[in-house]
Amino acid sequence: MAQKTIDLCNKAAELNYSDKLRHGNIIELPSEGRLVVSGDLHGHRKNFKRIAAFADLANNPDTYLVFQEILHGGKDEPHSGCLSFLLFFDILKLKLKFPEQVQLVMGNHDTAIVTDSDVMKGGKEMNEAFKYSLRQCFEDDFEEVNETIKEYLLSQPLAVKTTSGIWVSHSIPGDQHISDFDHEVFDRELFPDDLLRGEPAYLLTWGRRHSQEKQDEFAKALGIKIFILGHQKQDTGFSKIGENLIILTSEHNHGCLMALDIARCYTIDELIECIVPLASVEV
Ligand SMILES: [Mn+2]
Repeated sequence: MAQKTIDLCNKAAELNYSDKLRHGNIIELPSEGRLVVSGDLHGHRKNFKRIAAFADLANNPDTYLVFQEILHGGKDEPHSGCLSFLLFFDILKLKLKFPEQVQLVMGNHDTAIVTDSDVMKGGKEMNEAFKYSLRQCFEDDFEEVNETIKEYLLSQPLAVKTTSGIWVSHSIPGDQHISDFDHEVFDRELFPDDLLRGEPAYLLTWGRRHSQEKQDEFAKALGIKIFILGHQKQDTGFSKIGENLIILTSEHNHGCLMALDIARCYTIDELIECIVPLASVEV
């Protein structure tokens, strides 16, 4: 099992680096097709099945499906462990099958795994829980599998954007880090140090509670119109924040996805209409 998992992560990382849609660390989608965006999954297998069924990639070759924050969390956590890597491996298998159609953007929990840092979720420190279960599963091969997962996570793009001005990333920097954010991180090779606290990939994935003024400033700097993010928990599945930001979540029974026509220009209220409750998707 270990070698298969190592090969899976390595192949998926190679696909990330060689993706022809990738420019620097941003996936620039073609000007036509359908974009399906998932919020944080955190090991929620049932919602993954609903998202995959909704996207139906095999029958919709022009559909692009974005995942984020798959790792940490989930129901099956014996002995204080965390088995979310099992879902993560299944999503990587889907990526191998549909390399350009399936995109995983970097989340803050990914940065915690790469930098081996503490990260709390629901009162539980997830990095140790994750390593505990990974060690239980892979025993003597734990170190090698863990390193390969980290290499994969580092290979991920930071964002996906459309020509119509929609930007999908896990979060955006907090208000105090917007003006001096190092935009070069989108264009150059990423290193593990970029994911450390205070560094650009960290700031991009950990930011919370944004003001309209700073959302506007960051949108202008990126040349985009509307942000679609995950990261911040939403009990109802989504929130509209100000005039140009939507947060989605897919990690509980009220989770949602968003499905939109890449060629069309949307207002934020029209995008809200594109949100689909996952409970409504038949699997
Ligand atoms: Mn997050």
